[in-house]
This record gives sequence, C-alpha cells and structure tokens, in this order.
Amino acid sequence: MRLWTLLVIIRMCTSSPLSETSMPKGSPPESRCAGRACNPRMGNLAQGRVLSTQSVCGSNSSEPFCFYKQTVEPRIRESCSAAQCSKCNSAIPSQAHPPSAMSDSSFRYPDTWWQSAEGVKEETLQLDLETEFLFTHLILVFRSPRPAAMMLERSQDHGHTWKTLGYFARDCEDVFGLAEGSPVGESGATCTSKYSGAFPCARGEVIYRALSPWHSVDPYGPAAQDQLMITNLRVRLLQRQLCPCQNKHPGAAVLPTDHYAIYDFIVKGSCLCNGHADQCVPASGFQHSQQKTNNMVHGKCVCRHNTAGDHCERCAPLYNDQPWQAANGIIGTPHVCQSE
Ligand SMILES: [Ca+2]
Repeated sequence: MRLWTLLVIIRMCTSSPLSETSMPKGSPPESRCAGRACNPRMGNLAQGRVLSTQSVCGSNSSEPFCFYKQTVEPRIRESCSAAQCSKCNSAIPSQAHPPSAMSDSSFRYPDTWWQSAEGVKEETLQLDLETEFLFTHLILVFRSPRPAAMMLERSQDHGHTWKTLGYFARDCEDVFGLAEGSPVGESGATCTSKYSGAFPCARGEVIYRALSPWHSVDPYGPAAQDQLMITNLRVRLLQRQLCPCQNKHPGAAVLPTDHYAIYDFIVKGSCLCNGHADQCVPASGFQHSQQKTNNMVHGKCVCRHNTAGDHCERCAPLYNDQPWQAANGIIGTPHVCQSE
C-alpha cells in the first residue's frame, strides 16, 4: 500500500516543462501547479467530519464490558491472556466511546475508540461528505475481534444510490455465496478472507484499496474518477465473532464481550480537482464536527491552470479557446485553459 501511495503521489507531482507563453501574466503564483498536473495533499477524509453509527456503548447508563488484549495468535491456545473488564458511560467523558473517537488523529490519540452497545448483531458506520472527493483506501483498526463478515459501500450521489466496493468474510462462500477473489458482476467488487480472522483479538486491521497496486491508471482520467469518486462511505459490520481465548477460560463464556469496537477509521483520499489545484478550502455545506483538527481535507478547489468551479471542472471565463480537459496525471501535462 505504501509503495502504491508513493507511486500515485510521484505521478501526481510529475512535472513537464511549461513554456513561458502559456503562463498568463498577472495570475497568482502557481507553486506546484506551474506547468504540470497537480493535486492537493492526501489526508484522512473522516478527520474533522461527523461519522455516524447506530449505537454507542453506555448511551443510557453505565454498561459493563470485557475485552481481550491478545494481539497475536498464541502458539499454544492455553496461553491465551485473560479478559479484562471495564465499564462505559457516554455521559462521563473518561468512560465515553463515541464515533468521533474513531476519526480523531491516530497519532495523537492512539488509544481512543468507538464501541457499540452490547449485544448488537449488526452495525453501520457512515461518513457523509459535503461534496465529491477522491477516495483511495480505507484502514480500520479494531479493538474488538474483527467481524466475521462485513461490507464496504460507497455513494457518488449523496446517498441516493450505493455500490458495494468490497466484501470481507471468514468464509466468502458461506456468508455471501461468493468465490474468494473473483469479481462480482459489473461492480467488480471481490470478497476476501484476509481481514476476517478471529486473531488478533485487539488491533486487527481491515484494509481496502480502491485501485490494485499493479494497476497503472491516470488518477484524473474518467476510469479512475468513476472508481475513486465518492460522496458517502458506509461500512456494514454484519457478524461479530468472539476472541478464541474466551473458550479457554472457565466461566468466561458469560462475560459481556458481544460488541464491536474500533480505534481508527481512516479514509485516505483528497479533494477532487481534476489535476488543476494543489489547495482546497471549505466547500459550501461543510459542517465542522466538535473535534479540533489541523489536518482537515477540504472540498472546494483553489483552481489553477485558468480553470474554475468547485472541482476545476471548466475553463474560467475568457479562457475558452479550447475545450476544458482534466490534466494528465501519468505524464503530467497540465492542459491549461487558454485565452480566447
Ligand atoms: Ca482513535
């Protein structure tokens, strides 16, 4: 994943020399966009935004819960660590585990987490964005064992229609009736069992990449836009599973461990500017969540290359000599709009 991210960033920063004549006089300094395709920095789209869930632990009163900190599968099952117990209460800050604890900074607050109510079978986590963004990958870090089954879905029209991006299950055939790894119909989504093991019981990850690492594609081309553009992202947790250590301790079966818990919900992506901006400002309709963050990824492009619009999707007035084009992210050609 890191290599792929690096490749895309390198590609997005690739420059090609620009002749002086195509730089209009008196335009603002073009920085990283001068003479080449450019893109705003990537970040966590969930940070500073409202993430919603169906339930939260201790929403009405104090609720006891137990968990396992077993981070690796023990060589001998008998050497499993014992459960630890605590309680949650959403009215007491030190015992609250709200959805916002998943989207805070994983570096500054590595130990804050969201937790569902005890006994829920399914949960839906949803991120609603105020405009279109590019989404490249998702990383979830669980505090409970990862679900035995879950789905990732996205919308490109503010929640009117949804498409499944990925299926995750311990047994793809059994849960979804899908053969592992083979693309489903037109959507091309696949099912994987890689991220659904019961171990580790804490800090297990689920990772989804919107483009496969060997896929060479222009990030501003129509194919990538269709694959990467989102307005909403939804994760459906469909089946819980217990930490296998729970069976190894007498009496542990009755402990309250029936919940989902997640440390981090990281939605890697960027503002969508068609290769014509390296900076974005708050889009209309943006509502700041209560959490403070310096690393917001905003949605309205500060357009360069004589382009205009929230996503630099058209030429600025008086620069319509040629039809508008997205920049080319592979070879770096900026496709600057020219004056008439
Ligand atoms: Ca956190």
